[in-house]
Amino acid sequence: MKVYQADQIKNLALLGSSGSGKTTLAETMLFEGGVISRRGDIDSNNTVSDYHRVEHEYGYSVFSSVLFTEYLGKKLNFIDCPGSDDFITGAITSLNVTDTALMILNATQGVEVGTENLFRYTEQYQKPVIFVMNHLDSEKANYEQTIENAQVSFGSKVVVVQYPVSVGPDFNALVDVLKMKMYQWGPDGGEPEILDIPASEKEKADELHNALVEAAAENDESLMELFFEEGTLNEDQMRQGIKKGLIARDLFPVFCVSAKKDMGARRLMEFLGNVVPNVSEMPLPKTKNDEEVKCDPNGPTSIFIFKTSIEPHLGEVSFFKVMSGKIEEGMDLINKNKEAKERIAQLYCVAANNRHKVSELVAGDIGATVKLKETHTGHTLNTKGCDFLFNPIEYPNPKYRTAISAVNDNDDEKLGEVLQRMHEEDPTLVIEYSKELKQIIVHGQGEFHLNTIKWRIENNDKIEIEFHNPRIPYRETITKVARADYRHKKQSGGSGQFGEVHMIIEPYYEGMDTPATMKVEGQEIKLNVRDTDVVELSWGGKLVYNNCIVGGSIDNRFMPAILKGIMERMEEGPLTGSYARDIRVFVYDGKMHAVDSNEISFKLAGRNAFSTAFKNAGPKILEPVYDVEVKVPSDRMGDVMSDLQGRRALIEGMSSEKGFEVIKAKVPLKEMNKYSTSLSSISGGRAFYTMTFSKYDKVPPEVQEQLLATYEKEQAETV
Ligand SMILES: Nc1nc2c(ncn2[C@@H]2O[C@H](COP(=O)(O)OP(=O)(O)OP(=O)(O)O)[C@@H](O)[C@H]2O)c(=O)[nH]1
Ligand SMILES: [Mg+2]
Repeated sequence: MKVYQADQIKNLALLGSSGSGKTTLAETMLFEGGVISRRGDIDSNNTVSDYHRVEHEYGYSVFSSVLFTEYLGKKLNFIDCPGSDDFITGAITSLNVTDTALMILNATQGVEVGTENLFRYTEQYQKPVIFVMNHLDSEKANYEQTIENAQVSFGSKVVVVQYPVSVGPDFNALVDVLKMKMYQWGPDGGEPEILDIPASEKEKADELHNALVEAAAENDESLMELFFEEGTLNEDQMRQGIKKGLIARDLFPVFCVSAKKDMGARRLMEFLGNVVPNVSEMPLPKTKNDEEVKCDPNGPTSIFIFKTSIEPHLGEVSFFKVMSGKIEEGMDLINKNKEAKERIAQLYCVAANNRHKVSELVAGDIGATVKLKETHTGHTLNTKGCDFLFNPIEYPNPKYRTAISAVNDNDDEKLGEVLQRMHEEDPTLVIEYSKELKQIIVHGQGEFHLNTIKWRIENNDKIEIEFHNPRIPYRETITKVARADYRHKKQSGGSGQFGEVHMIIEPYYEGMDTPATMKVEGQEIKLNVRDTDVVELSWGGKLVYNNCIVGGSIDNRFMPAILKGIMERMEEGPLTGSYARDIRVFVYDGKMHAVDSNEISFKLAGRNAFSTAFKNAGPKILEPVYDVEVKVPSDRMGDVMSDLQGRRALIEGMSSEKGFEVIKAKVPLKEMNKYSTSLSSISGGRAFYTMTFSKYDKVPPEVQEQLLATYEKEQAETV
């Protein structure tokens, strides 16, 4: 394969809502570029890009696919991204490494929620956008309506370059107002006949041509002058203006295709090759140290790993972008994140699961290699002496979580390995082994995301698994002072066990005084604090342990054992077995036996005295509460609010921001179960939310009762 230079390479993200035809269009462009010799289709499960079994099962793209095609001396690198919001990893990854987004519009649907969401991402990454209207051959295609939608949603910068002469099953011709030609296809599509614009279309074509000329001129002063002098621009000048408009996001041109019938793909590729900016025409990427890196083929070699996939027979495939210099087969590079050596044994240009060996790739290009040892997604690999380090890609926080377990205990270890591998491929799938909840929790972007994970584990890895509701990390604490004594005494055969502990416990809060006496149950108790142990609990909060023993009623050497007993109960609270927090303990008296007292006895006495005191100290269950921020279009505000109120939310504020209402609320974690699914259905996928941990709060009495009853039942079952 030929070695392409930066100005011959275009890196493109294929974005668009689900079903808009990205994968089909990619297939058609690969076919027309000669990278594949026959065109597969989605319904026959044989496209190059959707080659995973799970994609065939669901009929959707689940993974982003790195693809390339060659056309008229240019190399077009595409990343075909899944349209569903649950697989947003693909779009975010691709916007980080490509220079232009092709936003596919479905002419039967107009602008969809997914289109708007993805467009917002292109705005965030400041990438040029080209709209490609697809499905023009479909019965329900509506070109005018779709254009109108796009101009309402994305503004007057949406400018027509092509329009169909007719839509629906008869669709077979486009008028191109940049070229001022008509493109017409036979029933099999492919190479068009290029014709003069017929008289019947002349007026419309002229009008749209002038609008395009004006839009192109607007982006460059010298073009503007020319336009005023000559009244028009030639084709080259228009290209120049369109390129500038694209880069500045001041012009979003609209192209037309039928991906399925292979109509319009060639002309689109020609434009991509000739007009779309190449990497060196875009703002320079920066390293972690804010150093700009030029896309220079003669610079030091540096590559950025943006994606990893695990392929049968091949193992780990690492996808990279050449940020600087050239990469050659057999090169030794240094992983800057790990300071480890890696050998690039093989180099490929990839069209999903079709790999084409190459000997060299230069700055600006995208490629893949295999069998790197220590390298993961987000790492930078450099030639010796080069210190570039690029920031890893930032992904959105998880929105949906579930607990997962293997049906058969023997599969636990294998399940762990599979989940680890899946996380490697998909950084938005986060695996948490919760010691506290005694569950494996998988966090993802939505219910659909996690359902595809389940399908893959069961069908590809043959492990039967179950999803459960994740347990809630409750906490326990007390609300008033209480006192308890406990004597542990055992006489069996030889030496016995003896330990007696008297203690007072009370709620702890930051900055409280240490009293000299305390009144409990009408009795004044003197507290002579000799020693204080402040235990910072790993699960949050504190335990303050005061030794107030006078006159040697308990020997000092037993004090740590009493604390140990208390800590055992702190780890497994007396109410529901959850962690306890924020308690102050005074051990003020007790008894010893000269022969029978030992550590075990005092540990048990401490533990039981604490347990009894705890139950008398107005114990309360605390639940985690999250700060939730929901962005919702105004027309869905009411529904979203009433749903939140049903979730025990405390609304803290409302404001407006860029066409959205923003609701801020505090909501208990327990009530956020499956929120992403409900919010999506209430808002038709048009609302977004984030949640971050805020604090622990007491649960309402009815919730406490219900939790106590559940725990009691569980305990009874395990006895
Ligand atoms: N009639 C018609 N059908 C099309 C066209 N393009 C795609 N389709 C069909 O639309 C469906 C969805 O196409 P895909 O290519 O999978 O769409 P996608 O955008 O990749 O979808 P996701 O991967 O789920 O985001 C498939 O059944 C295609 O055969 C087109 O131009 N005309
Ligand atoms: Mg797809």
